[in-house]
Amino acid sequence: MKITGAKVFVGGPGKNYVTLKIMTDQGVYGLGDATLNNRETLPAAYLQDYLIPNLIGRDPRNSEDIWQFFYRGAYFRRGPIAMAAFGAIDMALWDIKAKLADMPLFQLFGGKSREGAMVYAHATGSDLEDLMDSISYYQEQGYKAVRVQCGIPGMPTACYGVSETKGDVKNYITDFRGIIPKEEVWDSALYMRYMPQALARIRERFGPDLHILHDVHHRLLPREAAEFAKEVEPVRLFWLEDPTPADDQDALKFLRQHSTVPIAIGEVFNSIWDCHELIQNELIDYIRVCVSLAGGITHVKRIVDLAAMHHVRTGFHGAPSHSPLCMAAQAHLNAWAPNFGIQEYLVLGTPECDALFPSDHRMEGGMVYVSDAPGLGVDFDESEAERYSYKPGSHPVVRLEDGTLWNY
Ligand code: CS2
Ligand code: MG
Repeated sequence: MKITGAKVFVGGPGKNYVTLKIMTDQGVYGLGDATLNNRETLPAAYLQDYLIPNLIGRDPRNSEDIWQFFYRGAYFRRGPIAMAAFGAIDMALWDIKAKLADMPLFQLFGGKSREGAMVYAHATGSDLEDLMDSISYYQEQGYKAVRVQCGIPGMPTACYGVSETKGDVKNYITDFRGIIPKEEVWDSALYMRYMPQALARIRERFGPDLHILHDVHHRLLPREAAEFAKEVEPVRLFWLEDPTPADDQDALKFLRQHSTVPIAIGEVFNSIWDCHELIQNELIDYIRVCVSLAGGITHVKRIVDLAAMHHVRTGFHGAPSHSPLCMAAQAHLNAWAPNFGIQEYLVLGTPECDALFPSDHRMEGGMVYVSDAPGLGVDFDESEAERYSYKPGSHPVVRLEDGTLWNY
């Protein structure tokens, strides 16, 4: 069996998805996702200029050797662009393999460990009152778990994950359009004074059963993160996410000495080497990598297996920028993983998105039910894709009041 060609599509309804389609001499094709949010043209170029020319003629069933060829053969290894690019190839080859076996992907991993996988939504508000309304909205939709982010009184501009418009409680996604980033100003002291009591008021209002998650989004120093985590312990969070930048994996040791709050880290990681110390030293409770950024299914499955040895559960990243292809691959891993934790679930879910990526994965009552169709269980409509083109965007940039460049 041979790979005969591959195509890359950049664009989509409201997001620049990077979609890869690999064709074979037996007519079976595979789909993969290389979406690197706000840097989408880079994995696309890596695929078109370097990887695809080296794919043609190979046997698509040899996904491990192809992964090793692109990882070791690149000489300069890792990084989000490379790992997103050949992660898409890996995803597509698993799609082909499962279609050849006439099985849904989870069967190749070891079958189902659960019927439904719990998901969480992003409750948001420009102030605490709005946030409470947003939480109620998602509870009415059947969610058992919500991430909660709200505006901080007096914060100059950079509250993470909130809409600037009061009453906009369902979608905080600012328009990342344009390559010049918006600059925002952050004040950690204001956040640390306000957020613990806001979280306590949310717990008091919604009772003990709601799973409450909160994303600090890399904004605190290790000592501040330890102080914050200790103060919010009575809230009994499902997890506290990215409390401090985890480039310094040792920073979490200090936090762990001061608090038992469950910690979730990993959405910015692109390889096992970014997180193996966090996992082996049991410094985190959830690993947040995603299939489209961390080298595809083959590599993420290695991370999941290492995590399972150390009581660390999965909490795959699933932000609005994530393609339905990535979410489908994660739905199969979530159905299989013995150490599944929770899935972030924010695919746009618009009619346009469903038309571009027809799929029978199902989200109902705060749970995702994986498709039983052969392969990934998602298709890609190339005629629909012609409606979209790349639009440059950039994440906001955050500074402290004195101008110091900080973490978005
Ligand atoms: C956030 C992300 O979903 C999350 O947990 O941290 O939405 C993050 O802000 C974006 O993925 C950045 O592109
Ligand atoms: Mg996050």
